Amino acid sequence: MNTFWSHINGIKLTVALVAGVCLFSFSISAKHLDEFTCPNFEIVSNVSGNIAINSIYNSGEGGVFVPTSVSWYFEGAATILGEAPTLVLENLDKGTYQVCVDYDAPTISGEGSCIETICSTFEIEQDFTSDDCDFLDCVFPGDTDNDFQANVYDVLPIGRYFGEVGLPRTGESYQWEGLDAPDWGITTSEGVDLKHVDCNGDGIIGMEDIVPIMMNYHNKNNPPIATEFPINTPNISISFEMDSVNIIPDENQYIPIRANVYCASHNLTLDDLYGIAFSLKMNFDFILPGSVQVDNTRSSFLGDSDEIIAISQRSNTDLLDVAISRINRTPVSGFGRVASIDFTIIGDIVARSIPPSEGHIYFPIEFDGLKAVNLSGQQLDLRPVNGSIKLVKKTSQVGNPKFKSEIDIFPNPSSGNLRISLPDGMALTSYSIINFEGRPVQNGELISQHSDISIDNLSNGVYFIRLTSNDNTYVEKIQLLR
Ligand SMILES: [Ca+2]
Ligand SMILES: [Ca+2]
Repeated sequence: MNTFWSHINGIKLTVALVAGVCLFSFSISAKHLDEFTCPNFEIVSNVSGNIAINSIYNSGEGGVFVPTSVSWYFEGAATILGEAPTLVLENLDKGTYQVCVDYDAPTISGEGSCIETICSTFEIEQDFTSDDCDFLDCVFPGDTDNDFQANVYDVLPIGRYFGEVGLPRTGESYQWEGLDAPDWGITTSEGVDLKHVDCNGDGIIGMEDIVPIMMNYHNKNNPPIATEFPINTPNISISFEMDSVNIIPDENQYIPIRANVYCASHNLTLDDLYGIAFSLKMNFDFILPGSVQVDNTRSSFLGDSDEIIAISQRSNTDLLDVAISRINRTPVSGFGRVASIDFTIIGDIVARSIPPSEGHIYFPIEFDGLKAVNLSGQQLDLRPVNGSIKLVKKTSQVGNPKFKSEIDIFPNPSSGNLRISLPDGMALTSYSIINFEGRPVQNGELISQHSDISIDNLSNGVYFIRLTSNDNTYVEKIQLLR
């Protein structure tokens, strides 16, 4: 069995490394309903070795319930699942194995139980021991540091080992699954074989190895930022190019903002910086979707564009992740700008969030995770200094309040339908619905002053609707909630 996964007769076999040994777990997926022969029952969520979610939908009686017991058998030896059950199998020989899963679930009307057993076989095609196990060291494409997540911190090893060559892996999958790959015999300073850093498996560590990271990007657990630092720790700071901007309500304003990330200073320099990765926390509700750009090529402290690899990725509702690493084995020392963050603020959305009693609001950008390394991968101390810009509400006589305030979009939150009412005399308009990553997910025309549009094919969440008429644009945040 050279692949990590095996689907056989509805039982999905997973092999993973847990605490240094191979762990087998099993799950039954809902797409194999024909395997489950109890009348009128349908499995709606996975039942797996780590069983916490065993709900079964009774399609005949209309309800969801939880099996009273689930047990599973491996080669005839019964193992009853406990609260956090796992079955650890070591030193498996080649051969064919059988796995069975039993259910005992009450019907929702209380008329007896549905008792069912599903069996499956799988094959191990090679000797498989805990000492010499290909599965122990499977490559998950994009996870260069082998922590089972692909994220911004996985860019740093690519920069540090850029240009190294080794054995390619067979197949061209970038799927997020454990792939068998031959060891290169060279490890990072953290002890990870370089085959993990070769994300795309072509046998060379290069620019393309970023692609699987982006494809398999995970919301991550950021390393905590220290609060105590040694004396003379240089800063990494956010600084906005303006201290404040004026927001004029109903003016349909789109305001470009630039914040710079600076590393160290003339008085307190940083030595031997090679790569840096960080997360910035900010309020994306105020930001025009798709407008965020990270510029790390413009006379950056870390080097010109041909000397670095870099990614930026929005990883959560309020986080922007950035990684920049050099690639030529030569670190930099001194101080300077690491990156610029450019984005556009939607004036009207800001204006509505400013309390009348205050007249202004602060828009902060804060560090949420940070890792700076030298060429050997050792972490360098940097003291994060957050920044903010003041958004001040100004009144104005100018503007086009008709276009603004008389557009009505309701209900909001919506359960799948929206009515958009335009003021009398307003030209017909096209609309676009944009997800929080800035991608348009639905477009159309508004054919009357009161148009009903269905957004029922979208999943629950926050979106922006953008109405365009002549040269005017109107953006409103909407929520889909069923
Ligand atoms: Ca990782
Ligand atoms: Ca590669």
